[in-house]
Amino acid sequence: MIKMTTFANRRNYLLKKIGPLGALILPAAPELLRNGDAHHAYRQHSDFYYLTGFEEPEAVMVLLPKRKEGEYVLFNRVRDRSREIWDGPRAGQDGARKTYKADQAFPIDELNARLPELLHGRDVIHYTLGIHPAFDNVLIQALNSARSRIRGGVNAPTAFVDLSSSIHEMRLLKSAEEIAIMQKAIDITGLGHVAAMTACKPGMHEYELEAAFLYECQKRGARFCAYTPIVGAGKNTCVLHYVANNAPIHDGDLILIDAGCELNNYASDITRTFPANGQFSKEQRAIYELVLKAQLAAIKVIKPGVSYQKPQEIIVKVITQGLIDLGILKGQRDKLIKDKAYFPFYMHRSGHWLGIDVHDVGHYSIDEKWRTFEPGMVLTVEPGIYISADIKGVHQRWHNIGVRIEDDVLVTKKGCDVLSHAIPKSVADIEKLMRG
Ligand SMILES: [Mn+2]
Repeated sequence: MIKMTTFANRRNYLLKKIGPLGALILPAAPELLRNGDAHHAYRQHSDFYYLTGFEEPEAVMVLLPKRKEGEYVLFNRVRDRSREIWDGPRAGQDGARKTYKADQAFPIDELNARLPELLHGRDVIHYTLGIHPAFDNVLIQALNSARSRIRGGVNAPTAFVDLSSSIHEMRLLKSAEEIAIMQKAIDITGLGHVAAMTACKPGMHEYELEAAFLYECQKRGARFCAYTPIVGAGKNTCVLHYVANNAPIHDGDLILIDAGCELNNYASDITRTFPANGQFSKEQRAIYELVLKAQLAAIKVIKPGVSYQKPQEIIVKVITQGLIDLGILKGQRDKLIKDKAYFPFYMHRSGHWLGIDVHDVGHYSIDEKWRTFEPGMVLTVEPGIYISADIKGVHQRWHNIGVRIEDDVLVTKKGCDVLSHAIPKSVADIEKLMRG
C-alpha cells in the first residue's frame, strides 16, 4: 500500500508548481452502469488516486496554494446510515480530514455553492477539460459565478491550464515504494501464467486457462486484472486484442496469454506463448526463438540516455533478418525494413509505459523527438510475430502461429532490471514446466 504521506508529498509538489494564485481541480471517476442498474466494479481515476489515495466515487479534490483555511479541500459523500447498510462504510468528512489528511472537507452536495468562492482571487485553473463532461459544466458555472462578483473587487480566473502533463510526468518516474508494489503484482501475475501453462491440455477451452490465471491472482488479493486477459489458441494467437476466450484448444495449437493483475491500483502486463501439448513444433519453435531473440536484444540496450525508439529499431531488424533466414521474407534486409515488409507479421510497437494505468501516462516524445530513458521509468518490451492464414505468399506450415513475449522492465541508473525475469520464457524452461 502507498503511504498517506506519499500522497501528501505529491500534492505538496503540485501546490508549489502551480504557483500561489493557481487552483487545481480534479474530480473522482464517475460510477458506470454495466447493464440495467448493475454497476461495473468501481475503479478510482488514476490521477485522483495518485494524489489522494481516496477510492470512493462522488468526490472532488481542490488544491489552493497559500489559502489560509487550508490548501487541500476535499468534497466527498456524507456518512449515510441507510446507504452504508447497502454499500458499506464511507469516510465522510471526518474521515477525509483524519485518514486522508484533507485540510477541509465538505459534503459533495455543497460543491456548486462553495466552488465560486474558492476560485475568488485565483488567476489560473489547472484542470483537464473534456474528460468528465458533467463536471466541466459544474466548473464553468462556478467560473461564471466568480466572474459576476468582479465588480465587488475580487478577481476571477482568466486561464485554464491542462494539468494532465504535470501529473503525468510525475507518474512516469516510479519511486521505490511504487516499484515494490509493481514487483508484487508482477510476481503474482507470474504465478498465474505458470498455473495456466501447467493446467493446459488439448481439449480444454481457452476460458479454462483464463480461470486458472485468475484464481492464482485473486487468491493472493489481486482481485482485478489491469486489463481483460487475452487467452488465444491456434488462429486466435494472431488476433492482437482477442478477448472472446471461448474457443476449444486443439493438439498442436500454440497458446498466447497476455494477462496481468492489478495490485493496489498498480498494473502488471505480461505475455507468454506456449504449445498446448507441451512441445513446440519445429515451425512454432523457430518463430518463438526469433521473437525471443528480438526481445532479448531490445532489452539489452535499455539504459538511461538511450532513445525510446531504439528497442523498436532493434526488434524490426532482428525480426526482418530472421524472417529472411526462415525463407518467409525474400530480399535484402535494409530494403525490406525500408519497405516495411515486416509489417504484416509485426504491426505494433515495442511496448508502452506501465504504472497505475496499464498503458501508463507520460510523453513518448518531447518537441517531436523520441525521449530518452531515465531511471525509474517502467515499460513493457513485447515484440511479436503473427502469421495469420490470410497473409499471402506464406507456406501453410507457418499458418496460425502467433507469438508475443512481453516482460516488464525498470530503467535503473546503469541499465535496466527485468522485473518479470522469474517467469519461464526459454523454450527449454517452458517445455520442462509443462512436462511437470
Ligand atoms: Mn502490453
